[in-house]
Amino acid sequence: MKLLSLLFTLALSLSALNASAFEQEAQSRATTVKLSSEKPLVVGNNTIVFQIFRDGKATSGDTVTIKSFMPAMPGMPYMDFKEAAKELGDGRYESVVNFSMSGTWQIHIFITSSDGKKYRVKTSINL
Ligand SMILES: [Cu+2]
Repeated sequence: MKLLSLLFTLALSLSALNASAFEQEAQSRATTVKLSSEKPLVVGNNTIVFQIFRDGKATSGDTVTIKSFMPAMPGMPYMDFKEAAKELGDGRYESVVNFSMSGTWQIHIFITSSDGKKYRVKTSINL
């Protein structure tokens, strides 16, 4: 019986490991964006899902572009990366985000709704 409960605990913790390795939430007025990645974020390319809610409802038909950038620092020029996201459904939009070095990256999420309204949500990621 002890072994069975041990196996059960193990199965539970394994399913917890299946959850996103990275999760973060950003908000601007009535727009909320839930960022997530199955894998831990790394220097290089990352596949990040941006789930977008407007007034609490998952959006559809948005055009989404993700800009990541790092201001210039002594001995290091300004760096940025911009990529369109592809819609997956249920308000989820997936994009590759490239971080060319470790440090703090500013993230701007540019959203245009199907009726042409523009929204921008900002956050930052520490790598
Ligand atoms: Cu830098």
